Amino acid sequence: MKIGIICYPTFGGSGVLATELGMGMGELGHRVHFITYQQPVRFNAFQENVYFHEVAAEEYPLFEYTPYETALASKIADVAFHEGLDILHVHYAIPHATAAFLAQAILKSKGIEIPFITTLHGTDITLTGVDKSYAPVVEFGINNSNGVTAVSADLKRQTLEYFDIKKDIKVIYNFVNFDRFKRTNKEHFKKAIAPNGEKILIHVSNFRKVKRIQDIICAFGIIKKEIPSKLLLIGDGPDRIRMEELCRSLDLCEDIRFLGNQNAIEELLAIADVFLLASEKESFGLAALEAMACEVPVISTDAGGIPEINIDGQTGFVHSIGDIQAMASSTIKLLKDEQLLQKLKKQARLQAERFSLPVILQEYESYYQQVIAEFAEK
Ligand code: GMT
Repeated sequence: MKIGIICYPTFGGSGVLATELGMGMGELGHRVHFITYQQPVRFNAFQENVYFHEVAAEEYPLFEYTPYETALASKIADVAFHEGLDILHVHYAIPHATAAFLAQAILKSKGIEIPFITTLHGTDITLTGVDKSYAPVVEFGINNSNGVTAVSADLKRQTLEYFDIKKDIKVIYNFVNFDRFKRTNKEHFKKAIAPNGEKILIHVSNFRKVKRIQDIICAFGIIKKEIPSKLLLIGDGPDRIRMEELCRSLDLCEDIRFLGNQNAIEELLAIADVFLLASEKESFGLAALEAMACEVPVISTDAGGIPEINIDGQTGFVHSIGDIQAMASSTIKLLKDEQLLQKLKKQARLQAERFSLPVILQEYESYYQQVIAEFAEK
C-alpha cells in the first residue's frame, strides 16, 4: 500500500506513535509518506520506503494567523496526486481530520478517490476537542472520516459521550517497539545519576498542566524521607519553569534532575526503578508503556485509559487523581520490598508484550485494507 501519514512531528505521544507506525509499515514493505511541518523527531535515520514531505505554511502580512490547515490540505492533495497514495491516516483530530477531508474533496474534483482514517489520541477529544472553539469541526471531521480509531476503550467511551458520533470507532491500542525498549545494562549511567546506589524514579511527559507534575514532585518529597532516591524529570513544556520553582521552594533540587527532551529515552528507562504518572487526563499513557517494556513498574493515577495498561497490584499501583500520599506510600512499599519489586518488574514487561509492535501493526494493516475495500464499494 501507499500510505500518507499526517501527524504532529514532535515528542508528543501522538507524533511518536504515528512515526513508529509509519516506520513499521515501511519495514513491512509498504511505501509511507509523512506529511507534516517538520521531520518527525523519531524518524531520524534513512529508511528505504519512507519519505517526508514538509508542509510550508507561508506567512503573509495580511494573515494575523497563518492558515496551517489550508497549507496542509494543499500538501496532502499534492502528495496524494503525485505519489498515487491509496490511503491517508491522520493522527490527532485537530486540524488533521478536516484537512484530510478537504484534500479528499480536492482530489475528488480531479477524479481521484482516496479514503482517510482518523486516529483519536486523547486531548483532541478530552481537552481541545471539547473546547467550543473546535468541537463542531472535530465532530464533523470524525463523522466524515472513512475509518476512525481510538487508542483505548476509555477514549472511545469519552468520544461517544462528548460528541454525536455516527461512525463506528475501532479501538486499536498503542504499541511499543521491543527492539528499542528493553532492559539493558547502563551501569555507568546509573553511577553518574545515583552514585550512592539511590533508587531512581522517572517521569516522561510534555510538561502540560494535565500531567500534574507537581503531584510527582510532592510525592517524591515524601518518598525521599524514607528511601534514598533520585527523580529524573524528562521532557519539556509549559509547566517546566513552574516545576523548577517548586523544586527550589521544597528544597529538592539536589535530588531532582530536569533533563529536557531526550532522544534515547530507553537508556534512561533502563536504569529506572519506578515510573511515576500523575495525570488527570491520559487516554493511554505511551510513556508508561515504554517504561513497562524496560521492566519499570508504574505508579499512576486511574485517569482515562491508564488502568487498561497499568494493572493495579500487578504491573504497579493505581490511585485516584491527586492522591499524593497514596502514590508515595505505594512507591515506598515497592522500593522497600526487593522481592515485590522484582515481581512487578517482570509482570510489567509481560503486560507490555500485549502491546507489541508486530501485533498492533497487523491490526492497522488489516484495518487499512478493510477501509480501502469498503470505500471502493461505495
Ligand atoms: O500527552 C500528551 O499531552 C500528548 C498527547 C498527544 O496527542 O501527542 O498524547 C496523547 O496521545 C498519546 C498517544 O496516543 C497517549 O499515549 C496519551 O495518553 C495522550 N495524552 C492524553 O490523553 C493527555
